[in-house]
Amino acid sequence: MSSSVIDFVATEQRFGAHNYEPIGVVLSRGEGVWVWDTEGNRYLDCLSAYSAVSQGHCHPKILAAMIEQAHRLTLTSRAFHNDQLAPFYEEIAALTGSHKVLPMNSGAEAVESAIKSVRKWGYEVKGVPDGQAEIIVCANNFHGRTLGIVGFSTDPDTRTHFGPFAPGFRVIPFGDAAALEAAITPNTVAFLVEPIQGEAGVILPPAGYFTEVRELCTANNVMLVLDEIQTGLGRTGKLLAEQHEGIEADVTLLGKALSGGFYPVSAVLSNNDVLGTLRPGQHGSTFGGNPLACAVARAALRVLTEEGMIENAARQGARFLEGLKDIRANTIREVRGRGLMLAVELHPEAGRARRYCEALQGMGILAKDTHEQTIRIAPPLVITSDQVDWALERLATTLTQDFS
Ligand code: IF1
Repeated sequence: MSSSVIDFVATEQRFGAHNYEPIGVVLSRGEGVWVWDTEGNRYLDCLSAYSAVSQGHCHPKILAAMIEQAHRLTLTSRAFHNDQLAPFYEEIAALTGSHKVLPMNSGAEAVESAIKSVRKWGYEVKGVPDGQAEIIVCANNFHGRTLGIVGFSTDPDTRTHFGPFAPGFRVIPFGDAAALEAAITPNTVAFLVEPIQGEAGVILPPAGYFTEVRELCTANNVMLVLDEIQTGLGRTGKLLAEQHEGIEADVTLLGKALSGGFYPVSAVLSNNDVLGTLRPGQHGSTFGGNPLACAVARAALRVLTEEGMIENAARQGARFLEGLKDIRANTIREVRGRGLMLAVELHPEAGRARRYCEALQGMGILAKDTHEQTIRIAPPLVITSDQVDWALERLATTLTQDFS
């Protein structure tokens, strides 16, 4: 690495908590699908900040909205109304078909807020005895890093030595409707699940799974909470991943691309009385629903829909998936995904996926490994066919090498 890159990295290592192991690149500029490092090298971003930059880096219209609002009013607290929250509510409710919105900041805050809300609904509407609410989650879930959330993680790295944890969660296998049915008790208030498990390595559900899940939740008066923080907002080729399954969640969680990567914005959406249980003083957040967040989110949603990004994700995702499946390489165990939420799983004997990501960096592609053997491929939804083909050429070259 050149001296300036080492300086940045050395300084990060000297002062920063070592809770990440970044690929050895120091980025300084982004535009659309491209990012540049401090040396001027250009890379195609195949991570999109874990699907937060779906609209492409530094989208000019979201930037303009942020600058215009920042000149006027950034934060008022919810002690007062502001002129951006109501339009944000109207626009996101119309787009997603939701009745109620709870604006928060990070994805984990949206998840925690949903857990609080469905528990409250369980006690005050469903009639579950106080303190006995149960929420069912899936093995290999990823819903964030707060203490409440890692308490029901099954990943040792995420939860070891962070205890003690809150009770009230049951873990079942992802994709197994019979396991869900068996886990439901009279005290079950919700089933919290990702439509596609992202961190687990882009694990798709079996065909018909969510249809059964929807029926089971309806029949047992259990709220279906879909965490679409990563799968939502066009990533899988539809506005919401649930649309591939032909179902509707009771509660939908959004984050990441809700701001196009400009600002932490998340939201809990519900089309029934779950959010209606929250009364003044029972939940809140200093920054939740602030004017700057709402202005940025309104612009992020507008460009997502008006610039055909969702349809493009479906079109380019199909092209990308087909191209990955055409790669003949002994290193590849499986290629999978939906829309532009893709993954290449390597055979264990091929060596660690991180090594291939480092080789891809040398080819001008930034990608991230997950769980040792899987390379995630999730470029911004504005990617063109030519850029997909450009990426496929370099992926084929890299994946046909052996870094075991
Ligand atoms: C990290 C993973 C992805 C998420 C889903 C909630 C959240 C996330 C489905 C919480 C966040 C991020 C967190 C970031 C890396 C990244 C990630 F690898 F951790 F799991 F995307 F797959 N639900 N995912 O994916 O949202 O609070 O972060 O805004 O923690 O390293 P957040």
